[in-house]
Amino acid sequence: MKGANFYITTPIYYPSGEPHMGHAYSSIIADVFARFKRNDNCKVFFLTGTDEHGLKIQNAAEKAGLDPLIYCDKISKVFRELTKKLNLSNDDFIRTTEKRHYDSVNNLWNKLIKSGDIYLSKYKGWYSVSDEAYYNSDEIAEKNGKKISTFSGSSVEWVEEDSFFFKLSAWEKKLLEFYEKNDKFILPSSRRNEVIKFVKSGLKDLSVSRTSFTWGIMVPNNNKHVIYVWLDALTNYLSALNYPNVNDKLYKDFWPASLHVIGKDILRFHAIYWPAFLLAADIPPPKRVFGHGWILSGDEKMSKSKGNILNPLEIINTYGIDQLRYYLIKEVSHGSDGNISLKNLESCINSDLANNYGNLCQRVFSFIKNNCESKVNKTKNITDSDKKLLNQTEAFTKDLRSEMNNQNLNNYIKSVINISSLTNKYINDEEPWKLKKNNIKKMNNILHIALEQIAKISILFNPIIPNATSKVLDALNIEPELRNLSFLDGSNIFTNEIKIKELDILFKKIT
Ligand code: ME8
Repeated sequence: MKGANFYITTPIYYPSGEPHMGHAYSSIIADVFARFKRNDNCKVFFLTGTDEHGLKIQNAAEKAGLDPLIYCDKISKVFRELTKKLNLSNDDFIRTTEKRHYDSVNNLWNKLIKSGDIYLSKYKGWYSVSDEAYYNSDEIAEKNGKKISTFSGSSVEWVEEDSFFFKLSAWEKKLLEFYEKNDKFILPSSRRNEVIKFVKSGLKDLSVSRTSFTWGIMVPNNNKHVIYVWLDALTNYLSALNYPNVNDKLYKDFWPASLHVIGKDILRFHAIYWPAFLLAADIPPPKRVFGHGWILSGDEKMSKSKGNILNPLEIINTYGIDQLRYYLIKEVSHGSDGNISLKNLESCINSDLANNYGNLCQRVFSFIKNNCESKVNKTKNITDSDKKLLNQTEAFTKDLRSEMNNQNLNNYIKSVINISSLTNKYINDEEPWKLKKNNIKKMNNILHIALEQIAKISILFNPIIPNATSKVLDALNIEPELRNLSFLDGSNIFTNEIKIKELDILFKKIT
């Protein structure tokens, strides 16, 4: 059965430094949702890219002694390479310095002017260049003689300049109605409550242009004002679908976006400003914004400015990409922050990947190769212990679609590893090696069930650890187009004899 179209995005990254684990985390979880939906027969469009304008990037380019565009060309390439290293299945990589994006931003701006939602005035207030965000006076504190935002901890500066404003205050009531009507627009619900509380406390009009620097998209027909980088950046989600051409197939198939995956620090932009801009421009808002937690290192957000970075590329080189993907998803629970360490990474690789799933595949494959000439027949004698395993598996799989649809990756991964543990236990209890001499039929039956379990687990784990599971599914001779989740509706993967190919070690134990 064909599923609905699914448009999923990661945040587009600031090319202001080396990619870090937070970037990797945002990208990997979005990739898991994209892969899961593809395996569930949906047509998927998965977007990532780089957010290249604004003062933060202009400053970084100046520091590097480069023209901003040359600087962005260089660093954007590093992020593009990261998508390969992380094994992302993105369908597009957008840069906000591309023409298609300028057309889209200009069009949105003009629509907001036409609807009367933008007016010219003067901004006086606090601005954080590192967050590219405006803050109210009650969000400012003093630390070591410097003004900082209490929301992010970043330093802020006082800004006074001519500015265009978006009438955000006029959208307060309509936003609250929108959240009410779409109760899963923001997940997890703790973040939804946070946003509703903020909106209820009163929204001020938002400054949407700057005049004190030049690196950005100029306001149409104006040579003084640069469009605020967040209005520019958020529009990337439309530009990639060829907006403003609303008759374009991509736009028709995929807008409104199904899911924006973001970190909790950029929730306000996605859950308040973005739907307000879109509603004002008469464009349907996205269906969901999922705000994940932070990757912490010793209880602090991992970031370049804090100097506590675990470099994703070094980890991939040492341990492997499937290992990093699995660990991040297992360790960081639904929407919360997660403290990561090399020690925990190693113990997770050993316990779940090497000793559990990897061992399950290896022991079954090598037994069949050594004792059954690499094939097992299908038999119909289902014993009570077979039934028990199948029922337990069903109990674990029945909610998996809804766990994924609610972005609850943590519950998902726990259920699938439990199925793997149960299957290992089944083999320990059934001891097929003891049946070699006098009950080949029963031995065959056990192995058939074990392979069916391995196939299911591999398809379920495929979005998280695509490399290892593809090797197993190849070795099971399952055609790529059959590696889908239809078995969740009760069918079997194998209906006949199964022939297997050789399977190399999937995960080396870390000693
Ligand atoms: O925010 N743990 O870009 P960015 C988890 N350009 N996630 C983290 C993190 C951490 N320690 N540090 C950063 C931007 N992130 C904008 C987005 S979208 C229209 C524009 C996450 O490069 C962060 O929460 O600063 C965000 O989701 C993403 O990395 C990109 O951060």
